[in-house]
Amino acid sequence: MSTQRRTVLAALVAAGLPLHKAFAADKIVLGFAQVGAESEWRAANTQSVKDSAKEAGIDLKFADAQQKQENQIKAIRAFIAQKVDVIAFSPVVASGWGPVLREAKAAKIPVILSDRSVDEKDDSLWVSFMGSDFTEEGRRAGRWLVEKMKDAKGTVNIVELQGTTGSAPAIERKKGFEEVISKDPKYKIIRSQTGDFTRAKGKEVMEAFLKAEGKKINVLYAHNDDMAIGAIQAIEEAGMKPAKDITIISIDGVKGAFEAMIAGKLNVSVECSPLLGPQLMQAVKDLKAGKTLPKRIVTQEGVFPMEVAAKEFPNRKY
Ligand code: GZL
Repeated sequence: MSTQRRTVLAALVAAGLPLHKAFAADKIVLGFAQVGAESEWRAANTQSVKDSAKEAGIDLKFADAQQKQENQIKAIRAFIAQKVDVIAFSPVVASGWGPVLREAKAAKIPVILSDRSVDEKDDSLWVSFMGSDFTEEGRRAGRWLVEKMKDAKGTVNIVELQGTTGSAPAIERKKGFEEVISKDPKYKIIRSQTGDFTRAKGKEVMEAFLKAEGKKINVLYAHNDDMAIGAIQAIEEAGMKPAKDITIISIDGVKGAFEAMIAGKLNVSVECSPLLGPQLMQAVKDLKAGKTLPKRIVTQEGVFPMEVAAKEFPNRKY
């Protein structure tokens, strides 16, 4: 325990506060506004934040916005009213955050962006953004496909299940993937639609793609594993073999994706780690200790093709 913390506690007890209340009064309070519970990735991210807060002795105020921006904004305003020490959130979409971020700044409450970024020009509105490089994840997906299809003759027809419309991962994973495949005209994205990062919507949209394009489809590029897993069901119900008749590329690297790869139904998953909790809590503590945080903290990640899935599976933490 730091001398500063000991001094504060002693002063609180001397002022008549019972010791357990003195400890509670001195705890760092973090307000976290989560996107929702739309995917395996999100569930693992929530668990990481909650477990790490407990581990770090940080008082976590947690709000689940059910994938609605207005709910996240409401939660952030409530954190401001509660005068929490730090606010962190994963913006469900990239735009529309200026007003509430300015309110947090006016209240002198530092904000950390976790997982997803915002398209606000004024970057004084947050102290740090920690999470993956989604554009690079899209490039990794594209590079894997180009390597796999390098000897393919004729056109390679791709259907794309996009993430939540307007979200940073959806925008940037699309951009990175297209940056790579656009170098060779044989790659054509013939259908592209949002599956909102969920299994149910991924299946529904893939059913529509199959109805419209059927056996013309050579490749599915899904912005997350949950949509890919939903699409695999649709492909099988259409009497086709996932990962054989249609090459499937997805992103996240969740357990469900490894199970699908081990079953021979998914070709590759590009890792996007949800285990941001420990990094976030360390950043919160550093902030409260008066340290300056790096403006951008990038998560280190890999690419897992089906050939390594069985060997890697026991090492997976989410
Ligand atoms: C990416 C994260 C995305 C995941 C999805 O960091 O924001 O949201 O890829 C999740 O599975 O729903």
